[in-house]
Amino acid sequence: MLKKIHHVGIVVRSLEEAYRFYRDTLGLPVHKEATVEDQGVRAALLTIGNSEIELLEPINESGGVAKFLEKRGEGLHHICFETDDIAAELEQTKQKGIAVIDQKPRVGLAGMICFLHPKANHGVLIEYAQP
Ligand code: CMX
Repeated sequence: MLKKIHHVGIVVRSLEEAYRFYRDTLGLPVHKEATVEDQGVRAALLTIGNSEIELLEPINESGGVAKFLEKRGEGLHHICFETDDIAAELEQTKQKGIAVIDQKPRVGLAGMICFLHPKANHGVLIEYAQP
């Protein structure tokens, strides 16, 4: 069962520049930062109460996040729902005929994660995460 919004993903040109607002102005602590090579991003998680903000900076020109930035500019990129059992959640979603990007959960910044396709979700990119 989906429990809550785990994080909201925001695409930015530069993590360092974005920190000036999200970390320094809003005061949200950065609790994790890592490069996810196969996704073409440097990403950071900032704590806000029981939820998180994920900032995504592209590290190459060919990844999905780089394409998003080029087409749409900086802004909201995805919503991530938390679950206790991501394998079951993904399987049930596939059985309901929803198009997914990841056929199996994989390791991501927020734990085990997977993405559903935005075309199947009224234009919103949705991620599941099992921290
Ligand atoms: N929200 C809504 N729509 C989106 C979107 C987003 N974040 N990203 C892309 N789209 C739309 C595009 O506008 C495009 O629509 P049109 O066909 O109408 O033009 C369509 O989806 C295809 O987009 P594209 O630019 O051609 O890009 P790709 O098909 O190469 O990839 C996507 C799109 C969503 C499959 C890819 O970006 C992806 O796999 N994303 C999920 C992975 C990800 O975001 N990883 C970063 C997080 C790192 C982590 O936590 O591990």
